[in-house]
Amino acid sequence: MKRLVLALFGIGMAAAAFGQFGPGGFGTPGGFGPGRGPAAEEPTIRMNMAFMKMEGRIPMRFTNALTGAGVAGASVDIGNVGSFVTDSDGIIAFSGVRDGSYRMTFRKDGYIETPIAFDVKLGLVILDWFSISPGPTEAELRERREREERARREAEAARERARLAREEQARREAEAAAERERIRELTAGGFRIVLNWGESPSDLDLHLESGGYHVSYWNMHVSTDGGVRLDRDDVDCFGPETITIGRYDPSAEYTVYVIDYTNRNRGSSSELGRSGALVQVYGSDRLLQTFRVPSGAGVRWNLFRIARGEIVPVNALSSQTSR
Ligand SMILES: [Ca+2]
Repeated sequence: MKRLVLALFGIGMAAAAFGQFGPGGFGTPGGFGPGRGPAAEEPTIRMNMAFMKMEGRIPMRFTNALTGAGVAGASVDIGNVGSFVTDSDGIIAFSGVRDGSYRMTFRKDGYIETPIAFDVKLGLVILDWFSISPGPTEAELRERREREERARREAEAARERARLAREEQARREAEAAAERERIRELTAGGFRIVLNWGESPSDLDLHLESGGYHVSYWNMHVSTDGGVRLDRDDVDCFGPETITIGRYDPSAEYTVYVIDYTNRNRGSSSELGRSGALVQVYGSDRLLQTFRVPSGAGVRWNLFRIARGEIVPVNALSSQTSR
């Protein structure tokens, strides 16, 4: 190639070219460097490189792989040779290099850092024109790293939130299990509610309502789920009238009350309040609670609720037979 170039240009042509491209052009000794002036046209550049070869130097050109334009101001480090900066045409040139294999690295912000191997043979480099692919700039890389870092932190935070949520969930489940166990122990034997009263009125009725059912003499004697039954309906004074919750449902709420059936149509009757009525609530092995009817007017005696295994007392008279 060198010989071809020499043949093409010759000394006379070189002189003409020197005149054509003017001061500061390729002919300036050591004039290839940044700030050399506006980029030249490609044929001119090839000619300039040819002249550099004639001078015994080895030029290399680096262009943008997308546009073909020379990449100015790039750093090119050649192992065992030195570091160079491309001129406005994207060219570096060096001399005094022995034949052999070399490696260089091209670096410029906005381009992909590119390692390139080349051979010098008989003082020449056959391929001396390299296209470099544009890449992200430092700012873009920094932004990308920051974005990745943000995403990493967010993912970590999400994992931490999920971990805490799982712990919280496990804690709640453990609490709920402990609560179920407590209720199960509390209610293992169910409940028995026993009503006794004096000579009058003749008929008091014990009622239990829960969810969709209502156990009493005038409704059903056994709940739909079979867990509650009216054992005995007493209609002729004294009692006992008994409801048993044989199988307690911890998720259900039970409401228990007494209706003065005898005086059911006289809400202001105070006979229930004077009846001496007594309600005892038993667990499987012990008496849990006792209710004595308060004095006053009323045909309904609201006794208590059972919620979460616990008896919640109400113990109040009401003049309405329904709530
Ligand atoms: Ca009764």
